[in-house]
Amino acid sequence: MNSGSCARERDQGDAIANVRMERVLAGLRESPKRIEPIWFYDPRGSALFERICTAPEYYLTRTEIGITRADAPEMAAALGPRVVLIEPGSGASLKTRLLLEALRAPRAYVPVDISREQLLATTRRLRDDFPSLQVQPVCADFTEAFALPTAALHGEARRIVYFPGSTLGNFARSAASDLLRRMRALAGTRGAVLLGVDRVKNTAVLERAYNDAAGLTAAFNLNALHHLNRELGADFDPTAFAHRAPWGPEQSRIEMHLVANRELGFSVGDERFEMTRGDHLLTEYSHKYTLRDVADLAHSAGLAVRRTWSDPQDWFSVLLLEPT
Ligand code: AVJ
Repeated sequence: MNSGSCARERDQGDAIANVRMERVLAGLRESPKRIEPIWFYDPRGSALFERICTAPEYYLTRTEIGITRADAPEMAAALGPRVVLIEPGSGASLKTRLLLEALRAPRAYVPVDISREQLLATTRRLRDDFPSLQVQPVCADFTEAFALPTAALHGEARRIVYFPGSTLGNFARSAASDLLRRMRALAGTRGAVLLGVDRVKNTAVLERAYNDAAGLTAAFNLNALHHLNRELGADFDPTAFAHRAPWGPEQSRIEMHLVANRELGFSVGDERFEMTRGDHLLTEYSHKYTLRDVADLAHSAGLAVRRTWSDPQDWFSVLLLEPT
């Protein structure tokens, strides 16, 4: 497995730790202060996310699984036989299983994930369940450049970048466009991107999905602070922050905030930060799209929408994008 934050070799590890620290400090110097969503995902955060995915309010996963179940045969036909499937941010790879079952003789599956534990567990399970499939995990932060295993690159196999879960929604427009452009490059001229996106819908439905009654999303949001405390030696007091996730109609996104419920200070590295009561840390964007938005975004990255699969309510869509 290559690089990313998963490298354990000491020198390289130190260099990566410095880069991570610098990125966190840069975010905290902004106004509002920003913490990147990757900080949700340590083993506890990944487990919380999996529980969010089955929470009654969080319709996204269930809806996308429904689309994939119903339309995997059509998706598989559109993708063609003997593909290499590459999945940035693979997590538990649940939807991927449905796709893999429908695909005709897939050549290889390349899960890419920042969480080493998650990646190894998923790889093990997939190898057990799909004995004839080559699984070639890459431990990396997919928001940065990463190398594909050579076996996935050589040969004539068509490369499909699978990016479900509306993870694209975590990126602001220009970053989302850059990311799609890199996926297009990974897929190559004959390849394709299979993209899952959450659609614009009733505000109450959207806000409920990010403010579940069991408090799972709140715990997930606050977990970023626990993770920073542990990994970077920060000294956040998580009890001084409250979870908030309002819908922003202008930008068409849910914004996850951690609001200071009193005046407070915290240190990260050698730097000290202050917040007054009511100030917030911005931890995540979750953009919601119209089909028109997705088509424009794809176009800006040199991709065109070839197929669209949606649920009966048009709450979520899976799109096949190919280089223009
Ligand atoms: C994994 C990015 C799709 O934005 O809905 C879930 C993450 N954040 N609840 C999303 C998340 C809060 C999720 N994605």
